[in-house]
Amino acid sequence: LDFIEPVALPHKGVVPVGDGKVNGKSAVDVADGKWKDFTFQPIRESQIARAMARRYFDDLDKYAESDIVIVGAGSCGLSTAYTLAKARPDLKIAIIEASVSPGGGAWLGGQLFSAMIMRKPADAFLSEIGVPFEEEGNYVIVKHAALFTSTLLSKVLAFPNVKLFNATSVEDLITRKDESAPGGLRIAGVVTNWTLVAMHHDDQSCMDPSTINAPIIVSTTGHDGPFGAFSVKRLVSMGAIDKLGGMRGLDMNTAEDAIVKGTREIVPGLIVGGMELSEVDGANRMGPTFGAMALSGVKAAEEALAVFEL
Ligand code: AHZ
Repeated sequence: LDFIEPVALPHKGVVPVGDGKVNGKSAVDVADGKWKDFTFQPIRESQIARAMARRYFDDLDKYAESDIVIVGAGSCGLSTAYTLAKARPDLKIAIIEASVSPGGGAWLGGQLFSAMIMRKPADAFLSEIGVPFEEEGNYVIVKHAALFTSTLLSKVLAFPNVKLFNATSVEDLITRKDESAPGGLRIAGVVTNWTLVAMHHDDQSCMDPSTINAPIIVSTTGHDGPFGAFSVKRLVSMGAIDKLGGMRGLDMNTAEDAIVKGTREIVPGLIVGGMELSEVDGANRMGPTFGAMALSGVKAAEEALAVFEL
């Protein structure tokens, strides 16, 4: 994590939380002990509608041209976003997550158990984001996977240069002919749609998607499943890579090293990390140990930053 330079973030207009006060009053002072007379400030319903809609449409406008798009907000995608946003507050980073709830498979430690295990040296990432852990020899334990995911998510969302579009699916990749690129093709953005719309393409007539242009896409959509491995499967069907290796059986020792070391730009413009990569490389799965997802995220961020530094 040495390459991450600490940066002062301009949290303009964001009220710091944690002092237990609202407008200088503590929660107890808000009602001054007179709950009988308590009332909220008045509102007209359209104010709420406009406050939400204006911001969302401003974001759609702003992030239609992004610097980096991260596809999938699981443990790998969120680790990528954190590392990138901290290192480069000047870059516009859009995260597209198909589910309403970001976090992917990292809300539980495995088989619906609570604790999350990370093998060393991934404890460095936990220290970086301030998640407490217990040490047990070669690995560390976070008391609940949700503590890792909620902490990471809260930090990612607090960066002013990150926008999470959840309930939104990447339906396709934008491509460009590029004679200088190996294979003559470059990925130049993503095609998006509301997830509920994307799920109904078979029974509703043409519901066209929208788009985001970006020079770098980081795809972390997890291993194959109803949603997973989306970008790499599309690379095969568009002929950009010949075939997928297919995720292999579980071997914690080989799997985690392979995923971290293999995180790279698969075709120009598309970096693949996390378990999506196991489908490209024919790597083993690691099951309930999450260090590789965090460090693959760090490596994916480093690969993306290298492109911007060219
Ligand atoms: O909803 C998906 C999840 O949150 C999201 N996603 C998938 N396809 C998408 C698409 N557009 C937008 N087309 C999409 N979002 O991607 C996220 C993937 O998160 P994940 O937790 O499944 O993947 P990860 O690689 O970050 O972590 C995988 C952790 C492991 S290892 C493992 C094993 O070895 O068995 N199993 C898991 C879950």
